[in-house]
Amino acid sequence: MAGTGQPSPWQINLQGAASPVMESIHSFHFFLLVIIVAVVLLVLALLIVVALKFNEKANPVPSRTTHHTLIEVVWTVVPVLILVAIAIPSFRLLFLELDLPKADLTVKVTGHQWYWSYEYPDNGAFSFDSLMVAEADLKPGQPRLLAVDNEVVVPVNKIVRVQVTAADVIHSFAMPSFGVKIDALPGRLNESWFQATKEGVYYGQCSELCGKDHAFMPIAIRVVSEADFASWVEEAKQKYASVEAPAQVAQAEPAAGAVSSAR
Ligand SMILES: [Cu+2]
Repeated sequence: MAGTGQPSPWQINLQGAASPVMESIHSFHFFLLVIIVAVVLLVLALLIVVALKFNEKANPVPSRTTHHTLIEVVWTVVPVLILVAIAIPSFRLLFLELDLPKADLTVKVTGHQWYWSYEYPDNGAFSFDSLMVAEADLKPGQPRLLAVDNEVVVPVNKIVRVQVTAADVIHSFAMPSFGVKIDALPGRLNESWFQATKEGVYYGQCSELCGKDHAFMPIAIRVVSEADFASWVEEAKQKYASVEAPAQVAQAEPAAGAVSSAR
């Protein structure tokens, strides 16, 4: 019913899971679905009974009962128990998402109007921008509105800490198959994590309305083996070397006699 890594036509479920967090989100989602269906069926059954048994023809002389202690206790206690049954796995899932395990590597994500930039502080501190591939430039197999020029590459089965911020307005870093969605706020560093369990390319999108090109700043994460990741890091260090070096402002010698007010 749903693909993994990107949306599929006629999809009716969440995207497939490729991380432990997303697997837990799937099972919580299914658990809630079971409860909702049971509640809806019970209410529907009660409505049908009332409509058939207590309509004017079937029951011409209505009862004058206004209180029934047992029923009142039951209809208070049962919903409370249902909510407690939902709250326990819900809080467990929240802790799983927000309590960061010890990370194997960190990727720092910065949202811009309208693209993402990524930094690898643990792997040589290179950084790069990632922009959407225009429709005319798509290569075969690249999904429209989701493919990017420079993909994020991470090793499979490693715990990746994602630090998220923004340079201008609020964006949101979202990767459905990993169960990650976290706001990118200017001046604030948010943290999340994922552990990709299957190799492949996974797509996400900015999920906070951030301006006119909000729909055109996708996220693409390529999950590869550890060896492939190591060789990509070496390549990336070369490729993004020019970006890595901070811009040097030319320091001209002040002309003789000139008073320098700049510090
Ligand atoms: Cu955005």
